[in-house]
Parts: sequence; C-alpha cells; structure tokens
Amino acid sequence: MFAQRAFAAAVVAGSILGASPATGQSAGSGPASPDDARMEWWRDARFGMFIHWGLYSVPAGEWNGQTNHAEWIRTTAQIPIGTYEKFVDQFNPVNFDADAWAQMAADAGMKYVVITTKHHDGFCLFDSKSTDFDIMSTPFKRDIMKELSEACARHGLKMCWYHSIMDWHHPDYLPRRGWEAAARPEGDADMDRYTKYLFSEVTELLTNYGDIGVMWFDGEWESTWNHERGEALYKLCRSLQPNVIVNNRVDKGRGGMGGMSDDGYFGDYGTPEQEIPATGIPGVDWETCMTMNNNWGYNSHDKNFKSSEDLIRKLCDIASKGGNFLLNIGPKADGTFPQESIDRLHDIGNWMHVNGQSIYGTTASPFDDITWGRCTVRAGDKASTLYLQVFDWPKSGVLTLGGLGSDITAARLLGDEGRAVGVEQRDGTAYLQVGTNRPDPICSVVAVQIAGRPVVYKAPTIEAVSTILVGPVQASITPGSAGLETRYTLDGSAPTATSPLAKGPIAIKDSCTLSAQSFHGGKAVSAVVQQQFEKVTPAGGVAHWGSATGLKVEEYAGDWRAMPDFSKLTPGAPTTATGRALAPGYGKEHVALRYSGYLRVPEDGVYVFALTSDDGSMLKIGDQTVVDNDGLHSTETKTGVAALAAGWHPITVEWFNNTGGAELGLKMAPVGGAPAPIDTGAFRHD
Ligand code: FHN
Repeated sequence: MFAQRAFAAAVVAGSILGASPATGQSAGSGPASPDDARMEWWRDARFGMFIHWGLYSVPAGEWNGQTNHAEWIRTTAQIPIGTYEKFVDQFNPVNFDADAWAQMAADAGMKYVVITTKHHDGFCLFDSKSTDFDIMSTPFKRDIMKELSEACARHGLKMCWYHSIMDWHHPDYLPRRGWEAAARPEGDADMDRYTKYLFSEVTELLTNYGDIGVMWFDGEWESTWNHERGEALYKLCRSLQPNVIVNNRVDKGRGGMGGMSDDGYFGDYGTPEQEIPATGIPGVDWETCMTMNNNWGYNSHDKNFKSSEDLIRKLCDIASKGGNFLLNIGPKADGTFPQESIDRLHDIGNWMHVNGQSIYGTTASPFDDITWGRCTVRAGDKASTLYLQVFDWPKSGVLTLGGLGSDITAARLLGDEGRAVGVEQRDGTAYLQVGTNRPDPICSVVAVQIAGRPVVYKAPTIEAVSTILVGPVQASITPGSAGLETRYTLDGSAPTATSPLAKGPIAIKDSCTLSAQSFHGGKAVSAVVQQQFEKVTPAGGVAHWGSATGLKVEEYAGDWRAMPDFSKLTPGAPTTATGRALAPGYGKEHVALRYSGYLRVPEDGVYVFALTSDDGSMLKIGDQTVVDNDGLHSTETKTGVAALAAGWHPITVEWFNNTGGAELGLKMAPVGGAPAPIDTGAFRHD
C-alpha cells in the first residue's frame, strides 16, 4: 500500500445540498467570463496534443484474455488495488525521450501538450510530495513531468496538465467502485480530506513546473464532487498561476459528452469529447478532445486508427466552427508513441506546414452552407482573409462561393507556390478560377482577400425569452452578418426596403407574427425568418394549498432507465423536502423520488423553470408538463416555460437515479431573468 502524506490544508467547501446559485454569463465559464488576454494564446493555438500515459500502459489493454481495456482497466477488468499497484514495479519507460515527444508535437503543428499527471487510477506521473503512489516509486525514478515541461519550453509548446478529480486509489476518495466495495470498505474515508489532498497535488503541479498553460480537469461527474469544491479548485488554480486556463470539468456545469457548461459554473472553456459540435458556438470557447483510435490509453490490440485525411479534415471542421482540437496519443509503457500515431502526426505536420495559417489565429466561418469543404477567417477592419479549405475540388476548375457581399481584392492558393486565382463576382456569388489541379488531395486551401470584415448574405435570427406572453415581452433580431441592414414587420408580411430597421429590442405586446430579412444596398439578400408570438391567459391558482412548508417527498426503490409510472408503485414513508435546493443529497442508487405540493407564484406572468438532474427528472405544474428531463444521463439541465397567475399552483417533481452520480435541482425566474433556486417558503404541502 502506498502512503499518502500529510500536506498543507486547503479551504474546502461543504455540503452537496444547497448549491448556491451563481450568475453565469456564458456557457463554459464561471460567474466571470474568461478574459480575452488570458485566452489569446489558446484561441490562436487551435491545435494541441493530448497524452494519456500511466500504469495502465503496462497491461496495454489486455487482462485475463480480454483485450478491450485501456486507461480504465483497473475498473473495467476489476483489478484489486493490490494487484494493480504491482504495475508500479513494471513501469520503466526506458525509451522515454521528452524532446522526441515535444518535437513530434511541434512538427505536427501542435501548440500545446496536455498530459495525464494523474488519471482516475490515482497514479502520479510526477514526483509528488503528497503520495508515494507516483513515478518515483517505479524503477524509472525520474520526474517525467519535469522533463516534459522543460522539453516543451525548448520546443515552444505550452505545457498543460490533465488531472483527474476522481481517484480510485486514495483511501479518502468516495464513492468506492461498487465491485470492490467489500474489498475496500469506506472505513473513515473523508472527501474533505481527499479534497485537501487533491488541492495539494494541484498546488505542486502549479508551483514546481514553471508556467502552465491549462489545467485540464476530468472525473468531476460523481456525486461527491460539487459546485462549491469546483469553485474552490478553480480559484486555487488561478491564485497559483493567474494566467492559467482551466477547463469546465473543474466544476459541475458540463452537460455530458457534448461538453458545454450551463451558465454559472466555473471553467474557461467547454470540452466536447469524441464529438464536434454541429455548428460553431458564437462567443463560447470550446475544444474537442478525440482519440486517434478507440482508446485514450494504449491498447496494443486497437488498430482502428482514423486516417490522416479524416484527422486533417476534422481539424479544419473544428477550426471552421471556432473550436480547438486536442488530439490524443496513448504512448506505450516503454515511452514510445505507437507507429500509427507517429505516421499520422507526420502527415498532419506536412499539411500544417503548408496550410497552418488557415488554422492558427482564425475564427469561425461566417457561412452556414459550404458543401465542398470548410472556411475559416482572419478578420480585420480594413481587410480580411477567407481561407477556403476545399475537400471536394471542383471538376470544372471553378469554385463557387455563394452569399458573399464583400468585394474580393485578391485570391491565391496556399499550396502550388501560392498560385494566383482569378475571381468573378455576380449577385452575391464569387466564382474562383482554381483550375483542375488541386495542390493537396486531402484539403487544398484558397486564401481570399476581401475589403473590410466579411459581409455574408445570411438571414437574421429572432430571439425572445418566450413566445408566449402575459404582459409585454422583448424580442431581439440579430443581423445575419455585419454590414447588412435588417428590416422587419409585425403583420406577417415580408419586409421591404422601406420596412423599419431592427435597431434594438422590439416590444411584443400582443399575439403577432414577427418577420425579419437581410438587405444589402437596398436589395433583399436573405430568406425571411418569422416567429409567432401568442398572448395567453395565465393558468389560475388553486383555492387550497396545504399548510405545511416544503414539499412532500415519497421515495421508491427500483431499477429504472426512464421515469416510472408512480401510480403503479408503493412509496416508502413520506418525508418533507425543506432544503433550498431539491438535491437529494445522497448517492443512493436504484431509487426514485416524487416531490408533491404547491408552488407560490408571486404575480401573473410567464415563468422559466430550469430542471437539473442525474439521472432523469420531470416537472409538472397543474396538468402541464413544464420540463421533461427524463432518461439515463449525467448531470443535464433542461428548461421550460409556463404562464401562471399569482397564487398557489399544484407542483410535482419526479426524479430517478439508476447508478452513479445523483443530482436534482430546480430553479425558476420570470422569463428574462436568471433562474434561481426556489426558497422553501414558496413550497407548501398537505
Ligand atoms: O474517463 C475519462 C477517460 O478515461 C478520458 O480521460 C477522457 C478524456 O477526455 N475523459 C474521461 C471520459 O470522459
């Protein structure tokens, strides 16, 4: 057994219940949006290397004849902790060469490296003062993080740390894995004590290895980690290195593998995993992390590597949506990269050497409907460059770009010695004479210079906090592109060149159809977009609303994958929920709760309700299902609106937890406001 050492105390917040609301400003960030100066290098970088390396590289995915394991092998193969610890004596990466790794990352065009300083198995790849379960207990006895951080500095790469909050080795971490609960009883395990240990490790990582670019947290999804601890950890990182960037997995706001955070949670960017958002997410920083094959950690049997073409086009796709690409390597136990990874890094590097300027420092495409490839932008007030990343080269030799209102001043290929490209523009479409010979079979880039910032013929978007209204609501119309005029009508007719200009919020006072369209030079240049608004009568309250404060809670035992029909079940003895939040505050599994009673609505209006849960949940007010957040999922928030008159309204909140994380929270606000937890005084039951 490896000793955990006494360490400096760190402030740790308390309970799971009563998560205090924070006022978010944009998804993926805490109460204060990330500042541009701190994010600048990361936004410019666009491309980084992820490295998953540790004791799990020794078995290389194989155990007892099974070959489908990887970095999770201690859990997926149910390896007892004492058996797993024996890998420490076998981990001796004699071929590890930090400079070779850094060189391969730099040659591939990557600008930062994120490595697992500690994965879920708890083993530290650095010389930790807080535990002996670290690299110094192996035959290797060298601080790999020290060597790699110095090599990254030599090669102009930002060193970044992955660090797992979840820890299957530390005696104080909870919950235990279900399969080993008997062999590893909880004893006096204490998550506050574990959190201090975690904070001491992070303090070492942000003190002893120079400037660190990103703290990449992971394993935040279990119920023992909460918003208060996430906030404290985020603030610890920033206090140690004010310029460090911290991903959103430090806190509890991440909604599943889609990776983006709800407002009000900490973390400077969203972390979609193994997926690329369908569209760009304007104003939000995000990074897709992805494996080259099927596994993060090394699996010697996993030969299902993505092609270099696929990886290069994914890089273009991600950059064209304004995101970063964190591409993973799973090194072998001897310290070398798999040859398949080396080959792909080499191919990507060759492409980046010619076309990297279409990735670095660019922003998302202003076009929605490019079919032949992708586009990135380097925008400036006086002039901008559109990088047309062409996957499907036109057989005709003429590349067509529709919906461009800007004047093109020049165009050239990034390959083929920068060959100039002839251009014609007619009625918002550009015809680029690229010729039939494409410079690169995977993706050829055409750099198109335009005057000023891009003007693109896109339809405007209509936004409103609610499309049902009791009193006036505000609608806003966002132009489809800078440089366009946006005109609107309220009678359902198509706007004309003399219709009102959309210059700010539009007050909607009655049922109507709002129509909007883009104009350029007095001509309509986009489709008409419309939104119906309906003035409704708010649902009346009830004459009897119960005398006891709080909601009645009935608990049911069962194994569900979706919300059960409670009318067919028998509950345990009812209790009362009086906490500010509805969080059940326990990690019970195979359980359902049904909260019932009455909700006080202060005045007539439309209200938004935000229901957060792991697993499924449902909110009903009166006979209306206001939020349906049902299903087996990690922490997710869904919202719904209801038009309610002042008074008391019947309310039920249903929730179930299958296994793993358990979470339930309900917030509300008048539409347009930030939903906040509901005070107990607003709940009554019979
Ligand atoms: O459980 C981990 C997994 O092993 C890997 O580290 C990925 C990388 O983002 N993160 C977690 C799964 O979401």
